[in-house]
Amino acid sequence: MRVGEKGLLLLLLLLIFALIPGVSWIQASEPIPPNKELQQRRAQIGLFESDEILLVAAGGTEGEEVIRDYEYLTGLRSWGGVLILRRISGEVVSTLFLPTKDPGFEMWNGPRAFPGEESRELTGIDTILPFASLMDWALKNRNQIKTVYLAKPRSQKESLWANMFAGETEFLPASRLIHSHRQIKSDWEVEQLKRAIDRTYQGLKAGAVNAKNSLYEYEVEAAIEGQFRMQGSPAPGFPSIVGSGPRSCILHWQENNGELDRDGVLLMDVGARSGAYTADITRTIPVSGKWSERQLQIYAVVLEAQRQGIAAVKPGATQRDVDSAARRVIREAGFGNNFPHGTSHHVGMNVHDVGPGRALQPGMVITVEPGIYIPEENLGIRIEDMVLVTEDGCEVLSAAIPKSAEAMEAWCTGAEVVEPNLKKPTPKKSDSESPQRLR
Ligand SMILES: [Mn+2]
Repeated sequence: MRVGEKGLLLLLLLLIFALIPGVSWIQASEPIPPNKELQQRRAQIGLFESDEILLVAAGGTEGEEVIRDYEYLTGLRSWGGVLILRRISGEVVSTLFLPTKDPGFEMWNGPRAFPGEESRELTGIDTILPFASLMDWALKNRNQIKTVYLAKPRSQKESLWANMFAGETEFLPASRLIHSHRQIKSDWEVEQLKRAIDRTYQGLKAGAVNAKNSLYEYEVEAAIEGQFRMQGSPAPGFPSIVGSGPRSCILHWQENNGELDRDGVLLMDVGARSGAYTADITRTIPVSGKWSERQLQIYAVVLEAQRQGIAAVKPGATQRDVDSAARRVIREAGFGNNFPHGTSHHVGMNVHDVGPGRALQPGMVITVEPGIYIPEENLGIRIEDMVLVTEDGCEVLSAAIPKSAEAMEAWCTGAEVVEPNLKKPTPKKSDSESPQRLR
């Protein structure tokens, strides 16, 4: 191709990009939910009376993240907005208040959403008003509002919002209306989780390969998170846990500054993101690339416990059922006292995702992550996958990430392993508790 043609092509490409409706000023290349999906999320909010509203404040100071409930309902991740939902003649009506365009703000912090066509397109909300008119809105409507379901950043005082409304207005937590919906993942959300899992796979593999030539845990952490970013995850979904030797027994080890135990194990509990969604996967490898007999023995028990736990995931079962199935294997192998945490938690926009404790339903995504920790032996092994509850059972979303003992050895040498699909065992019934949650 001649230089002139190249120039023309470049110009054409630039023109095409210029014509694509710009969303880049808010979330760069990160996926954001289609506005139809955002509309659905808002429409299903259980407001039933015209005298009750849902008010979600984004948060608005430097260093503070926009609250997830705001992002869930608007798709926006920029500061300073307030979303109000209200049912009017049977329909949930959305009103969004956004700060107006402010070059001074943008000079320091970058662009953010402001009232206008772009924000309407992005959020699917027709009524977007300048933030300054929020007080007028409140004065006009306050006499008809008896209940405000409020979601706000922790740093904001409730009285800040109470002053906007009449004295007898009742304030209730918005989580009651939002979190049960966040627990059930849409197809689009599952797609994001799968992308996040795929990136996590690449990160874990890079971590295992790099363990051989690394001295410290943070070197492995860098390999993992470097791979996350190379794959398109701008940051991990939560602080990575990379622990070798005695630190493999510290459930939420995050300092990652210990020396790799050459004869010991390395536990990697990490998650890349896709958009607002995070993965959460754990693999444990032998640092030397070869399991000792004892390590292999423990690994086999944890793996079997995880298989049994996964087999218990189905609609109607509880997280306790899943925990019991996994715990029984560990207890029967004689390690009942070495499994001090729960087996499962929901995962989504938060690594420990929100929602009321209730029986599993299709669309929920939980982790299954049993572990055995023997501090006297500097030996901790955990295996964690993410499981989607389906109509008739479950789907392991992270099934492509190898986890057999042999595969972990092969990972350490850089060899790729494709494992055959393991058959699901029949779940057993038992009871037990699940004390603390794992990240
Ligand atoms: Mn977890």
